[in-house]
Amino acid sequence: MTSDTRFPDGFRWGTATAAHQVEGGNWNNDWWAWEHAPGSPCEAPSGDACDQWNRYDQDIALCAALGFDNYRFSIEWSRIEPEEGEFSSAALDHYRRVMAACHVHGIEPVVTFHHFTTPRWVVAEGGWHTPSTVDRFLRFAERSVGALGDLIGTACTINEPNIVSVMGYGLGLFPPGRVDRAELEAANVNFLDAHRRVVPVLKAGPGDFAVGLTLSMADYQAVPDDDADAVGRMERERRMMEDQFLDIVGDDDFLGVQVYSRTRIGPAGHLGPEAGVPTLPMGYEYWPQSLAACLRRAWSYTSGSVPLVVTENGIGTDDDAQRIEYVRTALGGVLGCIAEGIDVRGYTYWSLLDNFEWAFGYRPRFGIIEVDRATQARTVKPSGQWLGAVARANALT
Ligand code: GCO
Repeated sequence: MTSDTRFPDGFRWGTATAAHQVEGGNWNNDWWAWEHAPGSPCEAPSGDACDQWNRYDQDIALCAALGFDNYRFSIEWSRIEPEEGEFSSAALDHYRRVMAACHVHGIEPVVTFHHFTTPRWVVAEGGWHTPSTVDRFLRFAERSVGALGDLIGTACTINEPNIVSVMGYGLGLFPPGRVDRAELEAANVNFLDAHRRVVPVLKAGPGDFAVGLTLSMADYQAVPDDDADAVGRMERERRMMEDQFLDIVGDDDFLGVQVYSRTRIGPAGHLGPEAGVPTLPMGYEYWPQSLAACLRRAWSYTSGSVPLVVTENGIGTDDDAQRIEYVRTALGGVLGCIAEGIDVRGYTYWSLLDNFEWAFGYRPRFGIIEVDRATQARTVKPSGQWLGAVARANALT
């Protein structure tokens, strides 16, 4: 093995899920309502998901047995605070058991405080385009960290606020299903405010753990790259999607970089997949080299002021060999970034399990573990064995 294939000592290896995508029965949030709304764009309701609410110990044990050292998951606000100001000790105790199971299995719990879902009662009084949602989120975070903080390994504040805003208020594909530029901008302002203000709340503990934002990034390309209109359009979109968030993370412990593909923009707008480039079930291009491109951009944009962690990268595919090739290429890119001096501290594969892929239902399969939808039986895929071996070796074998 050449030294080029080795990751630095202490490089972290994990997999990720989110509460609504795996727990099952999360009927008290805006997504469940959205899945069942008349005319919903959702292909299927989340239903029992992967029943992880009951099967968490098995999933964490599998994550550990494969060779990972951390598991990123989210806590569900609508379970912890099912009505305004009513906090459920039973739900908080459940998450204490989940985190205790992580520690028993030698897995660091990487806990996300908001991953796409918001309680119905919050949305009934506004939602993320309304400033009061920020105060409500801060109160939820304070109560949750008070009950759970001593067990947290790493905390992610808000998962991909840029996606929640653009899908919920720009494209109308996520709840609240609106297409309204002013609300989209208001939601972004509130998410920026929520991240800034929740960091000290989480830092106040109990516990002592790194805190960061997790941002959806894409390899933005202007086509052609010397066309001023294309470049201008691409830069305006990237400012809304990425730069305004990158502007506020410089003092954080890390930035979570989450990347799946590239975005090509011409003078008249989005271009979609390029002829000859394979596409995936979600419609975008197979483009594993996007991860390195985004790590480089995050690093240069923030002037190297914040360490990077890949908190999501992966591929929804029925072809598990294609998954291995995707991750192999993406990880080769990570090694290249590290060789250039970029401080990348870990890689988290999305996802541990085949799970509920939001509006796409259960069709895209991101898991390194297959989940039988009828029996909930888990079966490790070859990609899980392969990536686990990479994690154990801390090297791209
Ligand atoms: C995300 C989403 C995940 C998706 C994944 C695959 O953070 O983008 O958090 O929930 O399932 O990105 O599309």
